[in-house]
Amino acid sequence: MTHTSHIKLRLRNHDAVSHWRLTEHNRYAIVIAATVRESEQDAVAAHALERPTSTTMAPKLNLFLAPGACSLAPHILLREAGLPYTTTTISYSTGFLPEYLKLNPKGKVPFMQMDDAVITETPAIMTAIAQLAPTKHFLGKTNLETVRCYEWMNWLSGTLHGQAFGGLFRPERFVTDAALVGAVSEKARETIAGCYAFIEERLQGKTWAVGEDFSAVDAYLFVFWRWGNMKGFEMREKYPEYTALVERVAEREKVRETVEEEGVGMWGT
Ligand SMILES: N[C@@H](CCC(=O)N[C@@H](CS)C(=O)NCC(=O)O)C(=O)O
Repeated sequence: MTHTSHIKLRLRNHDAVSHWRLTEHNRYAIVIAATVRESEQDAVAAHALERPTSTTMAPKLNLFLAPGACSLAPHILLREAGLPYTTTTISYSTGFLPEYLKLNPKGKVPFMQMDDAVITETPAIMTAIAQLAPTKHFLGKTNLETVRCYEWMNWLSGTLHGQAFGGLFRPERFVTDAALVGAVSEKARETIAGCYAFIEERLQGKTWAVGEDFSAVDAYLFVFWRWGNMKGFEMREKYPEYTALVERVAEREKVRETVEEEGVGMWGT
């Protein structure tokens, strides 16, 4: 379509169509007016949708992590995003220093400083990173895929991490009677195995957890597979689909670099 006929078509779609019988000169003026109006509208719409990206206004990011902890998932995402960032390692031996508690009174990793904002909770941190790298689609490509990512992340954070692994790593927090601590750990192992069976079933026939590409959920699943392997859950033998997904994650260059940077083994052993 020539430029003129394209403009004529656009003009016909405008309210100026009734003026189409005017002289050539007037018609030209109307075409210009209609075209300018459209581009103004486009500019307003684009401005409303604008978000800072990795190339424009990248904020200063610092991730507080513990090697191999759940903070590994947002750490992987940061590296995958190609965003400039720094990390602060909180060692298990020195614990949560008062200066860190001031920033994150929850006393847990991960948390991330994004300019002046402090963001806690793994799914929220991964959302912040995904928003800064929109072309990477870390939360899926469609609205439904984004919903699925949150469905996964909420469950992984609340049920598998908080409830199941919480009971295994910190059973004393679940009961006041010290004599029951062993029973809590035992029950936690059962709950974790149930969660792994659920993940295994959900991953049947899938390359990635959500949609057709790597997402924040795959990085998060990677963390819990490592923990299971570390705690003797026979991950390779019992959960082949989950293991295949984790192997795909482990093959990614940025994942290898992140694991190396944290100084932990790829497989949690
Ligand atoms: N709900 C938090 C949980 C964070 C969490 O429990 N992190 C662990 C490391 S994986 C931690 O800092 N534990 C220290 C503690 O519980 O005292 C999230 O999803 O980020």
